[in-house]
Amino acid sequence: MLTAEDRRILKQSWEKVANIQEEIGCEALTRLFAVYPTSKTYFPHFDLSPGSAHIRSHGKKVIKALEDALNNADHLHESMAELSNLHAYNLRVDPVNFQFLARCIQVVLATHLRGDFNAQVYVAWDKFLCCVIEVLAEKYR
Ligand code: HNI
Repeated sequence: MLTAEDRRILKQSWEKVANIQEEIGCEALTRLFAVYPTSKTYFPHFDLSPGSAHIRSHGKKVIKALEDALNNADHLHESMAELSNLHAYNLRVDPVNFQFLARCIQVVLATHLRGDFNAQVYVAWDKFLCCVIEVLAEKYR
């Protein structure tokens, strides 16, 4: 459960990277495919070379979804229902991959926010991404 303080921290840190959010999406996916190569099997139709146009455009979609989630943190189950269905029933992504991507997003945020990515900011992002993952994975039960 995100506290009011978590939300404040999340919004504040997200605003700090407002001008490079798309870059963050691209870097996080590039990192995912490099560090967890099995995740590449879901994207046979993509050019997966680092920073490719496919990765860039997909990163933009993932970031937009995260931003929507941030703005709808109180009712994620409803607001992310469609994405949850898509990943479970159509794409059939093994849910462990959601944790891999969350980890990559945190690392990329840390590399950009540097000293501002302190323990409190880390915890807020960790909690938020856990909530997102829970919803994305709920249809697998
Ligand atoms: Ni995911 C499509 C959001 C994790 C594999 N994914 C999307 C779309 C969004 C999205 C948004 C576009 C939907 C549409 O076009 O209607 N994905 C998210 C979010 C996370 C996530 C917010 C976690 C934080 N997706 C993952 C992971 C994998 C994954 C971890 C696999 C490793 N996603 C896909 C695939 C597609 C996809 C595959 C379809 C891509 C395409 O364009 O063909």
